[in-house]
Amino acid sequence: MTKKRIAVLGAGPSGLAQLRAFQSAAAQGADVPDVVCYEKQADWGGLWNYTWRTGVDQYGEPVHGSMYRYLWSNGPKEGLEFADYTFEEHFGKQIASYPPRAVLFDYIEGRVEKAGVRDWIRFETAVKHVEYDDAAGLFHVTVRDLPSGAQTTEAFDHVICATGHFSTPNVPQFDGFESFPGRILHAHDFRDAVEFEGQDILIVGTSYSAEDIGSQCWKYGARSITVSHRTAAMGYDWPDNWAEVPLLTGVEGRTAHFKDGTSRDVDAIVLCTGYQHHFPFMADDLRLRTANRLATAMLYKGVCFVPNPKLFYLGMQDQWFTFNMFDAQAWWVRDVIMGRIALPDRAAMEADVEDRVAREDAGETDYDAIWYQGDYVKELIAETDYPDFDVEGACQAFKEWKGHKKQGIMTFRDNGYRSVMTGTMAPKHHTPWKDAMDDSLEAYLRN
Ligand code: FAD
Ligand code: NA7
Repeated sequence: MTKKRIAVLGAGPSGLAQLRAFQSAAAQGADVPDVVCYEKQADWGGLWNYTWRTGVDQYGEPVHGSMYRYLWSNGPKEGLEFADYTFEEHFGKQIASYPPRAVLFDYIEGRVEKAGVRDWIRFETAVKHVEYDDAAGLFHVTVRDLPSGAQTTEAFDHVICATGHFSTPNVPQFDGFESFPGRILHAHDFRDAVEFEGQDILIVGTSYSAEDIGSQCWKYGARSITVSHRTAAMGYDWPDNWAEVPLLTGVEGRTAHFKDGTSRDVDAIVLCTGYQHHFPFMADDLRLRTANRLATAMLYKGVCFVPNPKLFYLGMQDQWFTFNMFDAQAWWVRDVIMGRIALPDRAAMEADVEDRVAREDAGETDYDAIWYQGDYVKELIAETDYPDFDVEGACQAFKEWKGHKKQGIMTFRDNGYRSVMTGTMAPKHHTPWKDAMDDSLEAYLRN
């Protein structure tokens, strides 16, 4: 019998989790399918692979990166630690709880280097079209080798889409933008807070990007930060030069007007208005259509595409848990593909999706949402051989994190938490976050 062929689209944390899942089965002697991973960037790591570029890259492809300089983890690392590759194994010691991007990139890379899966990936290869051939029971995946421009199509038994969903910006329009004299940009194109030193910045949106980009600008010397909300203010105890105002109604010159009739002069506007799930390469009948929420539409067990269950999507949920949730998903998908887990009929899969939506909707607080996603991680792990870990402990770390943010939005990153994998307490970082201007790996590890 010929081996199944699997296409993994994207080599970010989710796609790499999938490669590691198959490699770990192979290491235990299983006969695993042939896996080909297509990655349009020149390196792995997804969003954690920093790029200075914005707009399109050297090949005319939309730039994937949404991360910026000086980005530190916005949640404790104890919530995302891999169960099969701890921070202590990677760094040879326990490290502080809110690593900068370069440190997390190094950690992600360490696991897959150890697994030896780099040659499963075709870098600088963009997925252009995926369609399903009913008669053959196969997917046809068309890709472009970016340096040469050569386009080829290959057939696969399964496709696992792990191309992320924080790269195609949601960009609203407000009156007067066309004549605003300063910079207007979306968070996706934000790269360096130093650019805004001495400026009055307006941010639209109130979620992670708004909070963190505002905080970066504050840390690196913006004169004032004004955050405009559509639904509700974030409500933290902000520094004196930080204000929260109702929704922007429009700008006249450099004066921004808000719904309550107030106005302010600003130098630049950063739209932290979220992202779209965007899969332009998917044939219509294979395209995931969902809001950014914990219970994604169309996905049985949060990963298996109900209209065609040979197709899987990883990491498409809004995220409290990240790396270890992607692992839980990847191990589960691997086991479906390898015939270790059976899928139910379509009606049961649809009922599963509805049930997940209803249970998410029944939650009222952020704590409900954290435990909802924790339960999801537990549910998947229980069905595979992914190393069991203290998910409850990770939920508690998220709860403490939220408490620390309430206590001090500019000091929460100075706290440490206990690893749920090794039981070790994170050391306190050597420098408070607000004073730590050097975000390099070398500086962070100098503990
Ligand atoms: P991505 O990291 O987006 O990777 C997808 C990969 O697919 C990329 O490598 C991309 O190049 C590739 N790809 C896309 N389209 C194609 C194509 N057509 N052909 C071939 N390849 C393609 N999470 C945390 O845990 N902690 C944080 O502090 C944190 N901070 C964040 C800050 C920002 C600004 C953003 C945007 C996200 C942050 N996240 C954070 C969440 C982040 O989504 C996850 O950590 C993680 O990167 C998601 O992994 P992924 O593999 O699903 O997607
Ligand atoms: P999110 O979490 O999807 O949040 C989007 C925010 O944008 C949210 O506050 C929305 O307000 C706001 N929004 C969306 N559309 C509009 C319009 N038209 N007008 C005003 N406000 C709007 O995206 P983020 O970028 O913050 O976070 C994504 C990831 O990046 C996350 O995982 C982080 O780790 C980093 P609402 O509350 O809906 O009124």
